[in-house]
Amino acid sequence: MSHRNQTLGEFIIENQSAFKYTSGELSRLINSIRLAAKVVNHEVNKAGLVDIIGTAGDTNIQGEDQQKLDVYANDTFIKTLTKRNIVCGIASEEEDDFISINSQDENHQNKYVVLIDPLDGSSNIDVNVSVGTIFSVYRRVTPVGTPVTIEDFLQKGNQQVAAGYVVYGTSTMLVYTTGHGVNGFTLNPAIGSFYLSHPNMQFPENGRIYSVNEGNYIHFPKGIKDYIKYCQMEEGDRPYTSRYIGSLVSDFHRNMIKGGIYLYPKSSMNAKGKLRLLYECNPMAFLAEQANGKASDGFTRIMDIQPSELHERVPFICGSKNMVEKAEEFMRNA
Ligand code: AHM
Ligand code: MG
Repeated sequence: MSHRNQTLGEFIIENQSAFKYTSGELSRLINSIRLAAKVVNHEVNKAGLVDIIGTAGDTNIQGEDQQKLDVYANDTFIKTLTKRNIVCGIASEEEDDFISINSQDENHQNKYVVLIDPLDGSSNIDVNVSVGTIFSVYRRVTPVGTPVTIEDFLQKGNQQVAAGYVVYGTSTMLVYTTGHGVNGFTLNPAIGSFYLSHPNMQFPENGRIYSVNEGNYIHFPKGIKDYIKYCQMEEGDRPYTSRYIGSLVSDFHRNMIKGGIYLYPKSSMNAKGKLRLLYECNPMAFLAEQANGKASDGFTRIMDIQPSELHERVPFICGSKNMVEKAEEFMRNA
């Protein structure tokens, strides 16, 4: 039973038995992400001090090289998951290829692979706007004890065993699902612990917020243009409110709490949209569905799309169920 004031550590232990395969491996994995998130949070919080403590490429007072924050976040998550011997493979939005862990060691029995966008929305860091980490976990499909292959990563989103995000915002939160609903934990920075602050998060079925980069309007497909016009029309509870941070994690988080829809459609500039199926869309889709929301490419459920490459992009429409269904209706009828 979850209750408020519970720490993330306690919650993980208490809910471990709800997993199908209870070896504790998935719990250790979530714990590692929790740890890396705290380390990255500490660094992200100092971003405004960049003129004082140095920029990327400089050497800091301890003689350490300063890294760009997205590189730092990437290294931190990869090191934490690798050194603690938790997973058999990692793929990151920041890396060209996947990383196989302990592929030489036949006794290496780890079952899970992680896909991660270590610092999404990083162009927002310089202006003190929230950024996030997104992660997605699958059971490998190739035999344990052998090196992972691309097949282990190119799985449909409906095979995910866990997914979540960290939002480094006005407060830092870790929100995740293991397929039993979505729970949100807020970091108490004084103590360094995440506390269960948002149990059983749910998208309201209807919402009044639409989030899309309207600067690209002219390049959008007709169905999306029609849906945007529908959002702006005066009728019933419309016009809706437009809110676009340009940081997927933050836009998603707000829409889940308040009710809303996020759209990153394809356009005449990006034939498949901008967002990555494996690192961004699938984990957000899993969270959305676990929170009674919906995620689609306009026609197809995101989690039913068969990926064909690691860095594949896909149009993304995600949020309150009735809003996503309305947008799909406009796409079908365009
Ligand atoms: P990134 O992975 O390069 O950070 O890009 C992803 C981000 C999302 O967080 C955000 O929703 C989107 O890009 C914003 O894109 P745009 O500036 O084109 O509206
Ligand atoms: Mg990204």
